[in-house]
Amino acid sequence: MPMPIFVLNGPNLNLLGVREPSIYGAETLEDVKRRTQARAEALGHNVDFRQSNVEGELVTWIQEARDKASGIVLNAGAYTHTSIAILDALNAAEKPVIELHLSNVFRRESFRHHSYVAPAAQGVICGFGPKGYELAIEAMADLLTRKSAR
Ligand code: CA2
Repeated sequence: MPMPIFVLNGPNLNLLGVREPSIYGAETLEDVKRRTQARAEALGHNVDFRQSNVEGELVTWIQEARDKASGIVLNAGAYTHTSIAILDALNAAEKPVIELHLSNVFRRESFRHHSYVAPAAQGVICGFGPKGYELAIEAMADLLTRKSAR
């Protein structure tokens, strides 16, 4: 059985579709999960899709990815801009990482312009709303194909 791509979501993303639709859109996290899984299955991958409001739980899941995931797609939410613990965990995981955001963080407040995730990521996708999750799966599938050809 091939290992799943972990798609990890950070704090407040459980509120998607419930609050602030003008920034984050009308789809719920459950809707986003469905479209992510559908894209992954079409490309021959499985996803393990999770959300937590707790920094340490995200760190634990990233540690788990070292043995149980083929790659990590991470929307760390606001922890993107604050968490050295998540950066350390990503570096220790030694897996391909894609940083993901629904909104274009560079059009927003300057405190969102810095990312602790980016130095550990192969690439960053932001500003495409829920479609970004599908784009991240496509990019991860390409990275994993290239890796297995090496
Ligand atoms: O654009 C993104 O995906 C973010 O990671 C979302 C985070 C934000 O702190 C990052 O700078 C960019 C916030 C997630 C909050 O999600 C909500 C969804 C609906 C209503 C309220 C918050």
